[in-house]
This record gives sequence, C-alpha cells and structure tokens, in this order.
Amino acid sequence: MSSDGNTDFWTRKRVIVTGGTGFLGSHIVDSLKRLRATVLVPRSSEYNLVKMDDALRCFQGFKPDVVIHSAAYYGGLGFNQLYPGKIFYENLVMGANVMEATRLAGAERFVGIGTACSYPGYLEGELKEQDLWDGPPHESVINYGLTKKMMAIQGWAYKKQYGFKSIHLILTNLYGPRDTFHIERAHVVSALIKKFVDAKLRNEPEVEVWGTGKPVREFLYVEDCAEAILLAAEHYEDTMPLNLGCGQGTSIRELVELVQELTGYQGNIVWNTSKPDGQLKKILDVTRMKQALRWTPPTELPVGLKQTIGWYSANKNEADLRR
Ligand code: GFB
Repeated sequence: MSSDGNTDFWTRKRVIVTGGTGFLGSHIVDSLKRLRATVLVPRSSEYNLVKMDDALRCFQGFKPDVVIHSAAYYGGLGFNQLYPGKIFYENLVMGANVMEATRLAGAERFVGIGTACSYPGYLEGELKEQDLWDGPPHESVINYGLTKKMMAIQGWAYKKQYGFKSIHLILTNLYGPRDTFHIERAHVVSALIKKFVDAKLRNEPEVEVWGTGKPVREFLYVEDCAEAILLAAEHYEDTMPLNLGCGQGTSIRELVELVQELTGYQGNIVWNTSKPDGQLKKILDVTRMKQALRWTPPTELPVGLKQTIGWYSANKNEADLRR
C-alpha cells in the first residue's frame, strides 16, 4: 500500500486517459504516473475521438488495461448557452466511440466521467444515485447532462450483452489549478478568481458577478477528485453510478465573498441579475462514495481556493489564453 492509500493495482497498468492534457485529465495523469502506471494521452491533433476510426487506431495500437474517459467538450453556464449543439454532438459521439473502442481493444475496465448536470433539474434535496433517472436535467444544461447519462446506459447494456466492465462516476463542480480561466468558458470559481485578481491588478472600482447569488453549489478540489477517480476505478464495480463530491453546499454569494477576501480585492461587487442563475441547488449525496471508497475529500474550500488563486496568479498569461 502506498502512502496515499492506493495499493499496487496501478503499477505497470496500461492506461489511456482521454482529455489527459485538460484540467481534470492532467491531474489524473499526474496521479497515475506517481503510481507507476504506463499512461497514454491521445492528442487531438493525432486522434479525433469523435471519429470512430481514430478511436480504434489509438486504442487497438496501445492495448490499454484501463480507459479513463475524462475528455469532454464543456464549460460553465455561459458556454452552455453559446454552444449547445456542439456540446451535445461531441460528447455523445465521443462517449459512444470511446467505450466501443475500449471494448474492441479488449481492455479490462472503462471509467466514465459523468456530471451532476445529469440529475433531474427539479430535485431540491441532495442528489442520490437512485434519483438519477427520475426526470429531465435542468434546461440550462440538458444538452450536456443527457449525453453523459447515455454513457451509463451504454455501460449497462455492454455489461448485459458482452460482460463488459465499466463504472460511471458523477462529478460535482470542480475547481483548482489548470482550470479554464478564459472568461467565455470558465465555471464560477475560475471566473471569480480571474475577475477579482485582474480587478485588483488594474485597480478597478467594481467587479461584475452573475445572477442573484442565491444558487447553491458544491465544489470539489481537482486533485481530490483525481484521487477519488483512481480509488473508484480500483475498488468500485457496480453498474449503479457513483457520486463523487464533498457533500457540502456553498451559496454563490458566500463563494463571491470568500474569493474577494482571499484575493484581497477592496472594490465593489455588482450583481448582474440579467445573467442566469441556472439550477438553484446542486449538491451530491456522497454517502455511497464514503462507504465504497472509505474516503472523504481532504481539501477544505478556503485551502483549495488559496492554492488555485496562487496558481492563477503565477500562470496568468498562459491561463488567460487557454480555452
Ligand atoms: O459554474 P457555473 O458556470 O455552472 O455557474 P453551473 C454556477 C453559478 O455561479 C450560477 C453563478 O448560478 C452562475 O450564475 N455565477 C456568478 C457565475 N458569477 C459567475 C461568473 O462570473 N461566471 C460563471 N460561469 N458563473 C455547470 C455546467 O453548471 O455544472 C457544467 O455548466 C458542469 O458544464 C457543472 O457540468 C457540473 O454549476 O450552473
């Protein structure tokens, strides 16, 4: 057993991480390398996974033991409103191709990365895995949420017909170093960090934030999430999807105040209520996660925010350009 609780399950395993140069994927790759796995990250210039031929060429060439499908074409609420069609098509087709290519390449397991946006939009309590199929996702993210949910169905169908082993992990809102800070694509945490850090640097009198501040979200630090994904890949085998989160809600108003305090910005905050709030509450019930993985995320929100602000400030030029 290594110091981070993993066994030697990953040592010398051949692992494909789709999206392995992206935000979440790059942290998964770092963790896998520490655990001495042999990792392939398909580069989009070489393999376009929306095309089945490319997916097959990549997967049959490398012959993975495990595939972690963390690639996704997605962004925050604003991005979903700008590109709903492309988000739908790319995620749906890529998910179907990657799982089929995994099966044809004879890999022993597939790890699908899903999203809390797949849950029914009307639910108000904490989101439990057994409620996943009880209704349509919130209108602001339905085009994204349903595509990810289809991977869970594909895994179920493949198990039934082929005995294929896959798991479907439902992730809450992530944040952390290497997030997307480009304002068109950013989720709320990276958007706020960028806005406050930039406003402080430029001595701007006010920062605009979106909506009413009332929505509640749950935020999971990306390094914790990568750790949970690898634990689940090793220890979780059920076809029932598994939530990964911290189980604690933070209102957008609280988050704004926290980021303002941690960045030391002294100006005013303007709430632009013409911008959408999205779903009012999105918090995962993580009871099953704690039982199955014997794990809780170690990073508290203020600590993770400090790390992310530090990373953004140190890598601002590069981070601002990355879409
Ligand atoms: O993180 P976010 O863009 O997406 O927005 P979702 C969360 C909340 O933050 C919304 C508010 O209520 C926004 O109105 N907010 C306040 C801001 N200021 C800002 C700002 O400057 N930028 C942004 N982006 N929001 C996501 C999906 O929905 O859920 C993702 O869009 C993903 O694709 C994730 O799947 C789980 O939390 O509403």
